[in-house]
Amino acid sequence: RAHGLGQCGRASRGARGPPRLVRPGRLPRGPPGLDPRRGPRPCGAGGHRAGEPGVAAGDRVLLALPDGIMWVTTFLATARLGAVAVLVNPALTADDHRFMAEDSRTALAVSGPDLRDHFDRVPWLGADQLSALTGPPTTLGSAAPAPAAEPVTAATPLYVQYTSGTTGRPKAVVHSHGDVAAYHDLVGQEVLDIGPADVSFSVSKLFYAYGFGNAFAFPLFSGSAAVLTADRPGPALVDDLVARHRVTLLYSVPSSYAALVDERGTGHTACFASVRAAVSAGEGLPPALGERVGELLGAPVLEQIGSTEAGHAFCANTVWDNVPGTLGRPVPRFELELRDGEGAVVADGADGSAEGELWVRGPTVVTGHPRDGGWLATRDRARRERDGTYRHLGRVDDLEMVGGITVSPLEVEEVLRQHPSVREVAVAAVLDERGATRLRAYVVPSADAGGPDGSGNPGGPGGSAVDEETLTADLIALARRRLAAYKAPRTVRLVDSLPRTPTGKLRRHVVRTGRW
Ligand code: 3SK
Repeated sequence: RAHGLGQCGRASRGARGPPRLVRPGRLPRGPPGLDPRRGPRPCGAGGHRAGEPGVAAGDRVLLALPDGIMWVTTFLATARLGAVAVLVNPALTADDHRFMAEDSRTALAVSGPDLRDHFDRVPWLGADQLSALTGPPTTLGSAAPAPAAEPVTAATPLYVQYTSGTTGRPKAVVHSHGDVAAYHDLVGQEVLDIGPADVSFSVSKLFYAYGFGNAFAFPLFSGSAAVLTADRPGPALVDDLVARHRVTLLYSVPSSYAALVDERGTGHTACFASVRAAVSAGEGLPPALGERVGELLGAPVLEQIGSTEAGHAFCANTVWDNVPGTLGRPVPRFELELRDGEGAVVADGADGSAEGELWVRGPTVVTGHPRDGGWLATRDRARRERDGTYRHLGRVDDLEMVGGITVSPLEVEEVLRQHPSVREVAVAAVLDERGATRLRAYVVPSADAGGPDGSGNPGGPGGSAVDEETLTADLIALARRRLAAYKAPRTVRLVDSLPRTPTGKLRRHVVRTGRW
């Protein structure tokens, strides 16, 4: 089930030379032909004229495929045609897919046969505009000769991603051909020193900004390998793929790293011997977790922050300069500012540090309006230390109000996470039976907190594995010892999982509802 892009790359390198790079205006000849069920289309977003067959430059081609060589081939074919790939999560609902197909004016939707019915109610997508890919990738190689590559520039739109966001309807962000080369040059090379001998594995999938850079842009432009899997990478699969393919660069998110150390302990196990650096993004990495991950992998853990609008990371620790507990320094050619609620730049304090909302400007940043002057408000709060490194302080809208007082749930979570029975925790203000706001902690118990079935899963087959009453009392006592009384949660609920975006960010608005 795991397709190594690099395996294909290595196999073809002997026969046809090194994999070619998709550079603006220099698209490689002939990604294997893809039959897009050519036929007339009533309308498209790009240069396609009604009644003419095929995909034309500027058309939107929606990809709802699992990670694998089909995804890569379809993306490259779309790029070669000068069309724009709309990258979507195949696991979304029919409603989500329909929204994205309509919003992007999709001219052709490419998915597995299981998703056909998700698109057949989009008014202008007939059978000819739905390409249900089946069969192994090798069947693609024998198709018709590839048409000449459409000339493009660095500014030609290449792909669209939807911000998963932590609230509201997703928003389309369009990136260009030049951006993909920039991810490799500025992050792949300047941050990770990626080269042809590397093997990348990203827990984040290709349709997300983080996964797209990690497992597509960096390997493609550096001529190195990527391990791709259609499956959900839980700890056992991560172990297995890393060991089997001798992964050198592991990219993941804090909740996945927490599951990995929880199940594997912290001793450096042999299956991670090939890893030379581990990258963490998506949300803040608690320092204690970062340390445990570093011990388990025997490699530096490089925290970074990026966004769909920025395309990839804009502030990062590098293989040469890693300051654990921080987001590192701005990626080359990106500028960062800390601003207050009115948008004014915050000056350094007496100790040389400054705190505020993080704004970013840089070569791949997509902003909403020209009046922003290329600056993007990230909605993340950060502190710049005297030495120029940045620390993540949570999201701008992370704060909870309890009895009229503002509380940072992150501060409370950091304390509760120190309890050995806590794998993950989220704190939110909820209304009690008298209508007063009180803090509640939602806790995913760790594996060693498990009871009869050892799963740590309170609803698991072994029944109630953790004594909720004891853990509640312990956690409240711990919070009272370490924090002001009003910051201690009043109640604790054990849960199987926390609501997260697929890139691992906590959905705080869902936590606040208490239902997921
Ligand atoms: O979510 C992030 O912090 C991130 C990091 C690197 C690249 C892309 C993203 C979205």
